[in-house]
Amino acid sequence: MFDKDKKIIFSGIQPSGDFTIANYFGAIRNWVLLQNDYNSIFCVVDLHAITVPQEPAVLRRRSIECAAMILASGIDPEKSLLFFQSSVSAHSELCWLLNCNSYMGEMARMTQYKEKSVKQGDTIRVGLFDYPVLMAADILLYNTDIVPVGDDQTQHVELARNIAERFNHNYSPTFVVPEGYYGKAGSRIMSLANPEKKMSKSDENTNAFILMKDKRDVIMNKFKRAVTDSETEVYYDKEKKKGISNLLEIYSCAKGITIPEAEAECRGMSYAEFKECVGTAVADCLDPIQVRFEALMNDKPALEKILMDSADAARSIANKTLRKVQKKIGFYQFGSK
Ligand code: AQP
Repeated sequence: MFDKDKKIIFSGIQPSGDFTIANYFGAIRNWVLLQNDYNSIFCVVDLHAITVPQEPAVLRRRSIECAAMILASGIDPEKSLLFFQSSVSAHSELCWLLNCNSYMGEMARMTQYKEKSVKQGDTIRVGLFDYPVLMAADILLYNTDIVPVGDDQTQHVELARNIAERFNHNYSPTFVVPEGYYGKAGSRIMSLANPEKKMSKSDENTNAFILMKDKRDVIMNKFKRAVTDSETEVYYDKEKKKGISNLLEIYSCAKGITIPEAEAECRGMSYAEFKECVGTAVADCLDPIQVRFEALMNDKPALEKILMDSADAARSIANKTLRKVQKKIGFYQFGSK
């Protein structure tokens, strides 16, 4: 299935909530474009999702829905692998080996850990602290050249590079040192309720995000409530007009146009007209994805087959890397002289 002359991309997404348009514009949509030019490996990272508490039945439902949503967005199982992270045990195993080659100091600098741990109070899981090492394992298992992610993951990709370089230096060249890839638009979509904060699927305020499976009336209502400012003019200024600039960015992503083009289309509108326009553009963009999503969810055996076949293929690549790493570290090799 893979072409040896093409570079490899890997990216993961957590089933920690239903996907938002930020996950779509910032990540999944780029994957769909990239799969034509790269050997592509995508993963529903359920091991990452349990770094914060999850209800087992909800996690199960979301995991399969997330996989269906990725396929509905245009990931083609003939071109790309798509599987659950927990189906390939090499992710957890390499994580441990990399843990023993990572430093507490570098981990403590991770801003996502600092932000997420605040919400956890006295019950911060060790896994939340270790999240970036597991992410490094995900990436490095597949000899990944490029990791397409949103802006929020820059620091984690940088850590994966450092871990790879250190391992290569301490033992001998083993890992490909990956590069981050950030889409031209949509790499940081902000919350509709607080444009100072990024849009997150696990936000407690459901008005803060648009879900990919939200129906048109819900979408229109959420945009109606979106926080803007006390001015009346629609224009792009990320410092002064965070709410309006975020809506312009969302509009440009949904329509597939640039921000200056979006600005030109919407200048002169009242805020109410502008919000309606953004809502319509987003609902139009999600409509066909929602139709495909329903069809995929109505044929579970076919959906599961895609995920199982992909996991088999991923396992064979990942296990090769894992064996190589075990050997370099000095684990006993049976039958060796
Ligand atoms: N606000 C965002 N704008 C653009 N891209 C985003 N991504 C996330 N938020 C934005 C990108 O979506 C991909 C999947 O992210 P993830 O599931 O691994 O976790 P995350 O980055 O922590 O995403 P969320 O939605 O904020 O999840 P929760 O609420 O569970 O923490 C990544 O490529 C990410 O960059």
